[in-house]
Amino acid sequence: MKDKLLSLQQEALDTLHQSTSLSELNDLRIKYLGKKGPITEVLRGMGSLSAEERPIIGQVANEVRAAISEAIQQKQEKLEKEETDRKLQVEKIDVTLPGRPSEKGSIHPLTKIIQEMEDIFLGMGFQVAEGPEVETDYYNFEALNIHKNHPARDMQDTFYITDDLLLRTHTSSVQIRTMQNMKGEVPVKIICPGRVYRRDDDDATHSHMFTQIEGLVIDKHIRMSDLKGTLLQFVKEMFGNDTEIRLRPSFFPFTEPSAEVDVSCTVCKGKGCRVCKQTGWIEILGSGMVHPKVLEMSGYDPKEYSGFAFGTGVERIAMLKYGIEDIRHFFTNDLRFLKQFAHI
Ligand code: 2NM
Repeated sequence: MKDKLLSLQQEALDTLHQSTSLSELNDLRIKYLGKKGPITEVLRGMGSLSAEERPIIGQVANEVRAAISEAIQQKQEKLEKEETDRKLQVEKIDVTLPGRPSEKGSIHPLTKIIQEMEDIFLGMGFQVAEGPEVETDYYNFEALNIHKNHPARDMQDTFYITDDLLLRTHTSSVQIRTMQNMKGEVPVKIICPGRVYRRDDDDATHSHMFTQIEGLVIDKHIRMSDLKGTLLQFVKEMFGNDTEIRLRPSFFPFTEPSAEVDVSCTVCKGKGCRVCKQTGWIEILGSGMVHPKVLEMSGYDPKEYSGFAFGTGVERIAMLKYGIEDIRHFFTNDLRFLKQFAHI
């Protein structure tokens, strides 16, 4: 019995010596030390041994088991270390190499203009108001004195979702919502930036989606000269202190009187060039005194209060300021276009 155990030990150690992988080692462990292995079998058969033999064989069996187990453990550590050394050799990396710089994004030119305009108007005491792009007929048309058979309501010009729901065609709807939320309080002094939608065929100067900023001031004794002074201050901050404005009579259903506002050409300073078509002036804003009906519908008594409003296209201002010749560039997100504004 003892000899058998010792030869088992010898056999196990020999095989162990020749094994070269962790999986072979594992097979070996199961074969010699496992539940169905020869040593377990010897220990299980101890009952049939004599009282003198039992402790001797028991001790030898335990010693053999310990010796094999210890040898396997050592071999395992050796193989694992070899594996680690091999990996360290093969997967060597140079931690002193410079990193790859990650690409930095930049502010979209439209966002930049909105931020600049917000800064200018915040400086004059305005607040920024925002509202939904999906509007009801009431906020987009009715409350702005745009009556039922006005051409702007035509299916041809407006994206309708249902009979009553549509994509807003201007941000004036936000101004109506603000007036109604203010419940007759003054002053109302807001600008409303946001996307608006019109059914247009896209070309170099038209886009079915564009960005507007509209302004509204309501208080006692607000006059046309307040409108003129506010817009002059705005264009001087936006385009330079030497910029002039010119008001021309116009018509909007929601203002009376109404005026188109031109700025002296930002390119030739009024001398006449290709951009201003030799006129020296460029139209950038619509404006006027808020129509009494509009004030009344949104909770302001036109006998007590008056107001001015204006609206402008952000794309048009960005195109003038940065010399962009096609409105579609703003929405195609070509990185070659966008990267040119990384420094602004
Ligand atoms: C424009 C031109 C003129 C305007 C009017 C209003 C409101 F809500 F007070 F009636 N908001 N915006 C307005 C007036 C907008 O954009 C070219």
